[in-house]
Parts: sequence; C-alpha cells; structure tokens
Amino acid sequence: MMDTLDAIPLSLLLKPVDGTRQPHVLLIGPYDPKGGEYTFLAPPLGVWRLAGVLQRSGIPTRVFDPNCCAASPETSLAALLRQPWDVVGISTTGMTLQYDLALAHLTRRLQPAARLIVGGMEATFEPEAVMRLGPFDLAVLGEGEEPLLAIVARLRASSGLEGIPGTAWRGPDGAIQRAHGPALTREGLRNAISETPYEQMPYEQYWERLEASYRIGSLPVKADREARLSEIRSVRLITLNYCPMGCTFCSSTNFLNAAQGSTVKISRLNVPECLTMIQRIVRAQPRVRTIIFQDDIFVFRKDDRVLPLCEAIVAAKRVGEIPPDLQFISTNRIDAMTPERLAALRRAGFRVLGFGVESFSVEILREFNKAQIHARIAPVLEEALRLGITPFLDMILTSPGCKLTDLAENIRQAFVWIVAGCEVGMYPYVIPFSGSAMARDAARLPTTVFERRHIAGTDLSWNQPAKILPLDADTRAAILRIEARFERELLNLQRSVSHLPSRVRSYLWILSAVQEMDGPRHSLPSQHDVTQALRTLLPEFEPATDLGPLSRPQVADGSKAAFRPHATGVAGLGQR
Ligand code: B12
Ligand code: SF4
Repeated sequence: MMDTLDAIPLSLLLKPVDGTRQPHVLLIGPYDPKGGEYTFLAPPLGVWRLAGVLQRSGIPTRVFDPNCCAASPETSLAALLRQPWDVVGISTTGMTLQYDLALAHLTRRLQPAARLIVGGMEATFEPEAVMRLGPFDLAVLGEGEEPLLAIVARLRASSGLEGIPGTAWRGPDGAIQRAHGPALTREGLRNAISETPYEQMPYEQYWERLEASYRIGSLPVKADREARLSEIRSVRLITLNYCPMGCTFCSSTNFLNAAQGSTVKISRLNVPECLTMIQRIVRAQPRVRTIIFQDDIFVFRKDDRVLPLCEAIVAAKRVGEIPPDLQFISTNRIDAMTPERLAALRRAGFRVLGFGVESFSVEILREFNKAQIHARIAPVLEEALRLGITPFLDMILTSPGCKLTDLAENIRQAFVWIVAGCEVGMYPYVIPFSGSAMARDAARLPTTVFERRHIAGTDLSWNQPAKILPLDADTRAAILRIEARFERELLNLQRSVSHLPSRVRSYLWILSAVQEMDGPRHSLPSQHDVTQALRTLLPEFEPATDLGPLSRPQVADGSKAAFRPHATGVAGLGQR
C-alpha cells in the first residue's frame, strides 16, 4: 500500500494544482460538551479521513475539532470563520445532534455565503429532519469521500449541487430529494484509510488532557501509572467498512446500506495493509502505546485474517519494524473467538478485547438478534482471562420486552465476571439511535421516552427519542429506580474522586440494583459483598444511604404524562 501523505509535503498539498483557486473546505467534528466523562475522547476520525482525501486531491482543507480547542468551541469557531470558506461540513451523531446543529447555525450567521454541508450518522438516517433543523444546503449520505470531491468539482465548475450521488437536497417545492450513492470500493476504502492524516491529528493534546484529568503524575505505584498511560496513549484505526450482523439496537450496521439503498459488500484491509497502517501510526504518533482496532467487528466467525495478522505483528515486532511493547485493543463478536485465536491475539500484544455481550439473558439476546452468542460467552471469557487478556464487556441491562428475571440475570452475571477480572460498561436501557431496527419500533412503543432538545442560539427545539424502557411495568419501575440511585451514588463519589474507572461505575450499577431489587428472591449478590468489592478500589467508599428517599421515578407507574406519544414518523426527529 502506498504511504501517500508521507510522500507529499502538506505545503504542496495545499497549493492549487492548475492555477485556479481551489475551494477551501472546513470540516467540523461532532461536538460532545460532556465528552471525557463517559467516553474516551479522541480526534474525530471521520472528518480527519475526509480531510486526508481532500488534501490529497489538492483541496485546502482544515479540521475544526470542537472537543479540543483552546477557547470555547463557539469562540474558536468564530475565530476560524473570520477567513472565508467555500464549503463548511458539519459531522453529526444522534447524541451530539443539538450541539452540532448549534455550531451549524453559528456558521451560517457568520458566513452566509458558505455552502453548508451536513454528514455523518444522523444526516444519513434522518436527512429531512436534520435539514429542517439546520441551515444546510446539502446532506451527504454515508461515506463522505466521493460526494465531497464531487461537491468541490461542481463548485469549481460553478454548477449547482443537486443530484450528486450520495446526497440529499431541498427540491424546488421544498421537499427533500435524495440520490443514493455506492459505498466505497475496497480500493477506495483502502486509499481513504491510508490517506488519514495521522500526523496532523492532535492526539498529543488529547493525551495531555486525559493524563491531567486522571492525575497520572500523582499515582503512587509505577505499574498503575504505566497501565493508565497505555490506556490513554492510544490511537484509533478502522480497517473495515461495516458490520453486517444486524443487531436490532445498532445503527452502524445499517449505515452504508441506507446510503447506498441496497446491501453493501464488506471491505477491509488485508494483513500487509494493516501492518503498513500500524507502522504509519507509530511514525506519525511516536508516543503511542496502544492501537485500537475500532472496526465494528474485528474478527468474523469465518475469518482468514486474524491468525496471519497476529503472526505478522509478532514477526514485525521481532525484527523491530514495530515497537516490541506496542499493545492492541479490538472490538469483537464473542462468538468469533476460539482458544486458538485468543492465544494468537495475546501473543501479538492484544491486552484488552472488547465484546458486545449486551446481556447474559438469552431472551434479551434474542430480542437483540444476538441469541447465538449466548453459549459462547462463558467459555470465551474464561479462556481470555486465563490467557491474561482483559475482556471489556458492553452491556445493556434491559430490553423493551425483558422481565425482572432477565434484569436480575444481568446483575448477577455482571458481578461474577467483574470480580473474575472483566471490565464492564453498562447502559440501563436501549437508546433508540436513528437507523437501528429498534428506533423504527420505538416510534410505536408506549415506553419510548422523548427528551426536549434545544438548539443554542436559535428558538428551535424538538423531541428526540432518548430511551426505550421495558414494557413490563415492574421491570420498568426497577430500572428507573436503579438509574436514579446510580446517579446519586455517582454524584456522591464524584465529589471526592477525580476519575472513576468503568469498574467502579459497574459496581455502582450493581450496588444500586441490589438496593432497589428484591435481592434474595433473585439470588443477587448481597449489598455487603458489592460494597466490599467497591472498597478494594476505593477503600473509603460508603454507600450514599444518607441521601434520603428517592423521588418517585417519572414513569414508574406508566403514567401517560411521562411518555410523550410519538407523532412524527421514524425516530421522532420531527420539530414540534
Ligand atoms: C470510535 C467511536 C467513538 C470513539 C471516537 C469517536 C471519534 N471522535 O472518532 C469515542 C469512544 C470517543 C466515541 C464517542 C461517542 N460516540 Co461513538 N463511535 C465510534 C465508532 C465505533 C466508530 C466511529 C468512526 O470513527 N467511524 C469511522 C469513520 C471513518 O466513519 P464516520 O465517522 O462515520 O465518518 C464517515 C461518514 O459518516 C461521513 N461523515 C462523517 N461526518 C461527516 C461530515 C461531513 C460534512 C461529510 C460530508 C461526511 C461525513 O464520512 C466519513 C468518512 O467516510 C462508531 C460506530 C461506527 N461504526 O461508526 C460509534 C458511534 C459513531 N458513536 C456513537 C455515539 C452515540 C457516540 C457518543 C455520542 C457516545 C457518548 N454519549 O459519549 C460519543 C460522541 C463523541 C464525539 N465527540 O464524537 C454512535 C452514534 C449513533 C448515531 N446513530 O448517531 C455510534 C454509531 C455507535 C452506535 N451505534 O452506538 N465514539
Ligand atoms: S455485532 Fe456490533 S457492530 Fe455488528 S451489528 Fe451487532 S452491535 Fe452492530
């Protein structure tokens, strides 16, 4: 694979190729003002990949990352907008949408003449709603590389932007029209990945911020400091276009299909291409300690890449082509793991493997279209732990159709596996992300909760579906009480502890559950056991029992006032 950006100095890339002025492009990543609290923040890979491709074509392109700027995002963006831009592109996700839209409106106010383009998850699944709420000229559906190049070509030719494949636009009657566009070919994907300008991406700034918030310098034990640094100094690499497994709560499984209007072929980098990217990342970000393969699914059940890739990494480390202590993390399907693959991954330096386990209840898994993983969970976790790999499990504690027994099964098993050495990230219920099968159903469910979103700097608001609660009244009441207690426990702890690792949060969820459910009836661990487990991490920990009685949860009795009926079609993005 050609190492494109290394070969061409950036100053040359930014020069017009044929003497005519190239359109100047500014790309804005999704804005998450709460970032860092719940997730590991990282530079927005999507817009950086687009910037690499545009720069490679000689188009002056800059990325504005609202999650990483010296002043407030609004002030920093306003400063950038003092120079004229021909195209400003805004990236969107469901959870960041109201903030993304606020930046779009600010941009429109400060640069009325710029072409304002919206892209990313929310623009792809809900172009009508996004274009109604934002001042956009065009929405890009799916991967942005080809549509953006076409937009720039049209601007150069002074022609209109209507009808570009992979976009949606407002027709003369105001209705949104769309033209599906094909997903990138394997070669297109490979080139786009290889053109990602890792050397320009401000990883160092993200790391410094995280190191400060984790107070790394004040950790007394060197081993702890080293472990945290490996966690923080990570760079993300995506080598796959999408995962076709079709879990019902997942939006990304439908992303490219929605943009293309038909089923997209799977494409991913091969072993030598992966190796080249690893080397590039190490050259671009020499202080990197961990590379996170952020593919939606890193190993398929039938997979001819994982074993040769692990061998190639081991060989490259041996001859010094990549640092011998470089570590890896990947996100995986648990039913794709075998003892042989786990051992190979361990040898190559994979120290954490993420598994979308979601639930230990086979009934919930069936609802998630994931029942086939159930029998594989325990054997794979046991083997991974035996090999010294930390499994990181993502869990959704309830589903729309679940019962108290399913919730209890999740709490029981989560406790067992955390004590055994797993990390667990827990979400209390399904969030109906646009584009997922469950978001379509959410429109009809009486237990979908909507939240009012307001776009700062405008008088625009709308109701966005925020959670799907269990249909069963007892389970719904239980998860809401658990959530309320968890939030109060968290608040209590955050007063004294600067950073709470996922393990502490998971124990807090479990503690909240055992306090709010009938423990003996469901064979839950005792409050004493969970408190003791928490004290191994936070010796001073005391449950927040002095916080008084919990207020009655909003929808515990299924009262109509709490559930806003959904009246505006798919995913409820309709403006009210
Ligand atoms: C890695 C990842 C993260 C990482 C890093 C994110 C980052 N800053 O890069 C972390 C852990 C920090 C993270 C956090 C969050 N994430 Co996240 N994340 C992902 C993941 C797994 C990969 C994203 C990625 O890099 N994709 C690869 C790039 C190349 O693709 P892309 O971003 O989609 O961009 C392409 C197109 O969308 C398009 N495009 C994108 N933007 C634009 C803009 C323009 C103008 C144009 C023309 C085109 C365009 O072109 C790009 C190149 O082809 C996705 C799942 C997925 N498969 O996408 C979830 C995902 C995007 N995250 C999601 C969410 C909800 C979040 C959070 C809001 C969660 C939270 N509450 O904290 C935060 C938001 C933080 C933030 N500031 O962005 C959801 C979004 C759901 C939805 N339908 O909107 C996803 C889909 C996962 C899921 N299904 O639940 N995330
Ligand atoms: S396996 Fe993961 S990425 Fe694939 S469809 Fe399911 S949740 Fe989505």
